[in-house]
Amino acid sequence: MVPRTKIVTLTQFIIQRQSEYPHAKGALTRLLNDIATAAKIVNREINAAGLVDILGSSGKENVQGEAQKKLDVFANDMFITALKGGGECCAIASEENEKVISFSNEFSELGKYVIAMDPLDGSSNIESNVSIGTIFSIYRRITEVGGGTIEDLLQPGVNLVASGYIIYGSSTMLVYTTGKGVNGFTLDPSVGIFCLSHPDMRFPEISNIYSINEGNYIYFPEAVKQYIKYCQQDDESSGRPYTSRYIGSLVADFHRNLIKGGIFLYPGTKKMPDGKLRLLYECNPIAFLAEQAGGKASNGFKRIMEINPQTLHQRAPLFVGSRRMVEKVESYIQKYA
Ligand code: P6P
Repeated sequence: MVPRTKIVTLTQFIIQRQSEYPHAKGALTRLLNDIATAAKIVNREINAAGLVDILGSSGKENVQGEAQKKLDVFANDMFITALKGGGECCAIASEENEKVISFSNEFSELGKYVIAMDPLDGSSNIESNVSIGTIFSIYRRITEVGGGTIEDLLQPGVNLVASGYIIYGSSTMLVYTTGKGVNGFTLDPSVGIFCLSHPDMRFPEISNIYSINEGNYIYFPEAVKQYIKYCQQDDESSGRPYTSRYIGSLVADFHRNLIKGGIFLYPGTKKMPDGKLRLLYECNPIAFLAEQAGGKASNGFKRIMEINPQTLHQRAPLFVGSRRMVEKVESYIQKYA
């Protein structure tokens, strides 16, 4: 933890690091600040959600056919507005929108970057006051003129320039990477500033938390069932039985594992062979952070970040967290393949 006497704000930190990205000429700095600004507004609404009419369903479904919450719509609108107005981003892919949102106004079409985001992940937990999050990922555009297109968004994770999340929990944190480590910033609500609180975040070497929705056990592949049994065996020398923790918010489950060590698993099942989580705006940004924090992210057979996306909302099985734990579950999956 950083003592309060040595506060480094997110803006100061990004600018200090900008020297490492001379090509960015400040655009990435401004883009990250646009995201932080939208996050503060979303945070305010989430914190007041119980007091104003913003809880509950919007009455619509999102492109995934999932009931859309009012806060989902609010968060989506807020991030799109902030990014459209910022002029650094020429297109967005969002969980809440079936197609790419292309910014073809003269201000934004010169933007060098595109963003894939889940504006409010875990929103089914809103009513129960459980931590939820925003997940974002930033690519350089591929097309050269006009508003961004799906070609700019369907890029593998290895092309990511930056990724991160905001976790709206007991405190609100913004955690991000630009490929030179992972750093965490805690929002000081009294002044509305994100302050560096968790420099150079890395998975602990020792880890003994596994995170999976065991309610789906009967649908899991045999390899995953066997891995769960491995986690539950009594073997003190390897810290087993492991502790089971599952929040049901990807950002919250991942963040806990990043702090305490652990593995998060959302495997493919008989019902959903590619799992539930979306490659572009959930798996890839989380995978980039995991790798930058010394961990690993796999679909059981290959690096998540090396999967070439074919469609905007495609799903991928996700095994992410402490390197050795991910390698262990991969060994089970490959043995049973
Ligand atoms: P299940 C939230 O809806 C989400 O997309 C992720 O945040 C979370 O990890 C997962 O779904 C939870 O899914 O099937 O366990 O409720």
